[in-house]
Amino acid sequence: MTDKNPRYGHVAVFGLPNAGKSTLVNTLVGEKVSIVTPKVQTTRNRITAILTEGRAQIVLIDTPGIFEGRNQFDAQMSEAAWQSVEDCDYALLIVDAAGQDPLERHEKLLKRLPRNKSTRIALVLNKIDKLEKERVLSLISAFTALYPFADVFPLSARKAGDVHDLKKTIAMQIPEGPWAYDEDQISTLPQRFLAAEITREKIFLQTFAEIPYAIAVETELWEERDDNSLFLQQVIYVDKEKLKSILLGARGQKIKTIGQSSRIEMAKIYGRPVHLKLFVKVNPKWRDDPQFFPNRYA
Ligand SMILES: Nc1nc2c(ncn2[C@@H]2O[C@H](COP(=O)(O)OP(=O)(O)OP(=O)(O)O)[C@@H](O)[C@H]2O)c(=O)[nH]1
Ligand SMILES: [Mg+2]
Repeated sequence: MTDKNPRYGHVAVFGLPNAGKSTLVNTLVGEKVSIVTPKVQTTRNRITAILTEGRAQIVLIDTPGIFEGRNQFDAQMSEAAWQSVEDCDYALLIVDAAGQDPLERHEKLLKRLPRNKSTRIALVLNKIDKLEKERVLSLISAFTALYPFADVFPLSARKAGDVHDLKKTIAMQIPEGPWAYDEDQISTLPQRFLAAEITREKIFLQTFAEIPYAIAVETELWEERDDNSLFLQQVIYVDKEKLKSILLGARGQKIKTIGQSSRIEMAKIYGRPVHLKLFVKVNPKWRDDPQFFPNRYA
């Protein structure tokens, strides 16, 4: 093996909800591919992001947080994450090191990690900006005593300067092989899906209680206009009638604010003016619609 040959492989990013998986993927790629919020279960699908580092092209798979949910949809989210761990060349377990009782909270997950020699999993202790150095060191010894991690990276996923070593290591861990994507491509996901995710992020950030978990977003129309602007029409599905009026807000004010912030971010990402029309529809069964299945992509 020489460093002159191209490398290509898949790296799964997995862990408990809210650990900072999507933040890490975005920082590694240097662009916002996956949405991030302070709420748990933000990511619902496997999200692919492409990182081209030197001669290596790495397909990063951001995954939904692993948790014991109450319904089949929740179970599918966790299974999509485990599937990615099985299918990848190298996996990163992201742990919120600043969260409560990190070791106890990971007991079950650590037991389920594959223990064959061919699966290499690295431990990423995240959010160390909130911790004392001694605490970080004691967590490293506690976690590595329970599982033979291939590597350990204590870092803050929010800081680009912290992920340098991780990037270099990943690039060496994937096999030699030809690249599958252009150097400047950052995701394999359809634009319509990514645009729906932006609106879903704004709903997560601007609503409370059950609403973020009661909705799904679909981009119904994506139109490139002659004046270089984009015209997008999106539908927000809510699973209960009574939530529709909460989401709309008094005189439609809530949905207007959500639409505004989504449109502003889209215009920034796409580098052109965006017209965004949002509709709210009640569909108690949106979770049965294959377009929203957690394992739809990647
Ligand atoms: N202080 C601090 N906060 C972080 C760091 N990384 C992520 N966060 C915050 O942690 C929260 C969750 O981040 P996400 O990236 O959405 O976490 P996730 O693991 O993808 O969450 P799910 O998709 O819900 O499973 C957000 O508020 C982030 O800003 C970090 O290094 N330090
Ligand atoms: Mg996420």
